[in-house]
Amino acid sequence: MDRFLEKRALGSPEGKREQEQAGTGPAELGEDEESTGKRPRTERPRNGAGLGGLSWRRIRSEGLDCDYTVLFGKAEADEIFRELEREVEYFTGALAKVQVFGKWHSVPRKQATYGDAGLTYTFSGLTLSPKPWVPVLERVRDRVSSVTGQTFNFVLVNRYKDGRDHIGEHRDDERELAPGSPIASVSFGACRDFLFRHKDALGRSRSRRLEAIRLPLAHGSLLMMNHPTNAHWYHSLPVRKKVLAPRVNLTFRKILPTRK
Ligand SMILES: O=C(O)CCC(=O)C(=O)O
Repeated sequence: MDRFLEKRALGSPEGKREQEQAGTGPAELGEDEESTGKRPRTERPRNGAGLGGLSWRRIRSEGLDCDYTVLFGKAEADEIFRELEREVEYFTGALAKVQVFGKWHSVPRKQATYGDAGLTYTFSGLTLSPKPWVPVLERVRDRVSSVTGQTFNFVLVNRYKDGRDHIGEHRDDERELAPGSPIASVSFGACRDFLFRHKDALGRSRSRRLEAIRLPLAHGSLLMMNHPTNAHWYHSLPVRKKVLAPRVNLTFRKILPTRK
């Protein structure tokens, strides 16, 4: 699962993947262009309410299947955000750096992993265990499970101190992910644009013109990225220099148990 943290970038040569992490590569997609990407085609449930009594937006395109809702009201989202800021321990030292063509750069955000006992994943060539769950992460995980019926055993936490922190284009296609499982992305703090781009519409050798999809992810929101979205679409959180406030994003995943 090193790719949870060393995402494969466009065109996918290793060097580019590392550039993305360091913010020196294609992460600048849409930088400061609030208009980048089309508003998604959404379908609202007819009665305005769906799973868990929430109002969901269905976001569909070719090979893209996502559902979006505001899961936590403002007061609860504020409380969770404060607790995340107190409780989450982020990687430091070598785990917070990435090597690009032999030169070390800081990852342009902070990261941490939490999960079930006994799981392991690979990061920077090391086999690591996620930290044990803390109550605030269990609370969010359990709420997501209660409204979606999905279970998760791992979470990647990304913290963006302001709009300069970002994540470049990548797919969550790690070998360790349970095949066909969804990824649940829950956001707290500053609202940031999230962009999807179809793999056939990327790079110099792009074969098709497919519009990017831009989704502003609000405080307390949940975005379900369902199969096969990650097989066909790259996603990113581009730089937005006007955003001055921090944001914490939790991506809950189901990863395969470590082979003994
Ligand atoms: O912060 C976000 O919304 C995106 C995080 C992300 O792309 C990931 O965890 O793979």
